[in-house]
Amino acid sequence: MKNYPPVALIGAPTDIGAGHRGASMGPEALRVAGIAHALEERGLQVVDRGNLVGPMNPWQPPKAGYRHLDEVVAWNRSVADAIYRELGQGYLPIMLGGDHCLAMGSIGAVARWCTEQGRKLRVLWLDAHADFNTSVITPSGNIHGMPVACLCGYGPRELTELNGPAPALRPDQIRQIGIRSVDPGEKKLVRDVGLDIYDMRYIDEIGVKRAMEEALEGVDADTHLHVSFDVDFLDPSIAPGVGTRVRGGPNYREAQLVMEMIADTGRVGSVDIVELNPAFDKRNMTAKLAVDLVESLFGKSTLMRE
Ligand code: 6HN
Ligand code: MN
Ligand code: MN
Ligand code: MN
Repeated sequence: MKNYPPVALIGAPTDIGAGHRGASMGPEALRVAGIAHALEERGLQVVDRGNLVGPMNPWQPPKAGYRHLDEVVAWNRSVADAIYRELGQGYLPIMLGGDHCLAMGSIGAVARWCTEQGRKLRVLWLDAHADFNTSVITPSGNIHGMPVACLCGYGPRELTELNGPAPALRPDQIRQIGIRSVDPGEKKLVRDVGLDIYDMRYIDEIGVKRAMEEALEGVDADTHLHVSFDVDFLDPSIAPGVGTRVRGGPNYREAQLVMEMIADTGRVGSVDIVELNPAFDKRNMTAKLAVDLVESLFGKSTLMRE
């Protein structure tokens, strides 16, 4: 068992950046699935800070390429403040989303904290999507399709400068894993910025083990690992509770191996669990699977290997 700091669970109950309603119910579904208890069973100390508050979802069409920009900014301010505060107090924050637009606030805060502490940051983005759209190339205007671009400085100032001067992240700090749905304009942009993407084709060809070894290369004792876990990363046959299902994702064992290999580094310093949508789920099965995988992220595996 690695020596982890105490965990702080922070609920961010909103679907403000998504194209379907319901991710706002994610935090409670994860609690009902027993996330706190599961982490305690791993030997971690856990405090649940409850839920952040923010504007309600006005469910409006996009304006100038953005849907709900002001509300997205407000929610991300509140997430960023909460995550930054937890890191400063020595906690390992786990944000319970909420849709993936909230990763701008959480990762922005983590990046600011790492810079101040002189620590290296590596972001593992587990997702079916690259989330690298801008207001010009987005097919939907939904800001949950834009957080990685915003973190890299491509986006409106109120989002790119949420945690100080943009960009919050350099593309070389990010590894994307599980990607299988990228929009046409987005494809060109991720290529232009040189984003390191372990897409499903690559994983099919070389396997999870080698892909993860590559994605984790260079992670050392000085590295803070942030895991941004979009539940639609998983194959929808095992994880139907998401708004944007894309077939052909990792199966149960492959997903476990991804988490177990991340756990082996012992460097996980912050986590997002996002895009869980109980309105699409069956008997909370996706929430339970997410909890199972987060246990593996903190070292639960079939046999003791340490
Ligand atoms: N997510 N690329 C699509 C869009 O509308 O920009 C889907 C984005 C999904 C975002 O799942 O976090
Ligand atoms: Mn996402
Ligand atoms: Mn996604
Ligand atoms: Mn496991």
